[in-house]
Amino acid sequence: MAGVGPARAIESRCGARMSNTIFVLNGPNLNLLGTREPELYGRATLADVEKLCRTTAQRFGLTVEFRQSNHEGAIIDWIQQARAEGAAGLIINPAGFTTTSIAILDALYTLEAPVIEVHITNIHKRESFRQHSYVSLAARAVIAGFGIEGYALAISGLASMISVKE
Ligand code: CA2
Repeated sequence: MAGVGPARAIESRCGARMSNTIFVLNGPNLNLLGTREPELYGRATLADVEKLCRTTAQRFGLTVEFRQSNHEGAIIDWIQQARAEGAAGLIINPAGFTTTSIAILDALYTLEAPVIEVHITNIHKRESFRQHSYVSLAARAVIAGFGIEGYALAISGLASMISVKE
């Protein structure tokens, strides 16, 4: 479905109306992006990631709720908010909660909208403890290793999943 304006609801493939908002959630320590370990995570800050997400989403007539927290419960509350508000999709970099949080997984399972998991680094090339993701069980797609560009790829992939064209 082409040309949806930012303030309008959009229709999913099955005809249900949903909001044109996508949630982009970031887990613990990602607030430090660009300030530590640039050799791993690059020099872009989380504010740069937010800007990238907004400009990418705009191309598809989507708006972004961009959030970061170091607290598992806050992330779960936002996932529930995304569900309650009929978000068109949810992109999550669960960071350190990726490998530990059954509670985040359970919250994601309640969403009908597509979930995309993003990692800045290629977690499969790193320590083995980073390579198992609970979140992946609820994700329609996983992007890892593209740096912050992975967020833009996630948004365009999500737009294609929900049939929103540029
Ligand atoms: O590659 C990713 O995006 C990760 O989700 C990042 C997490 C890590 O625990 C995952 O295994 C992979 C770490 C986020 C911490 O972010 C920082 C950024 C800059 C400096 C320090 C931490």
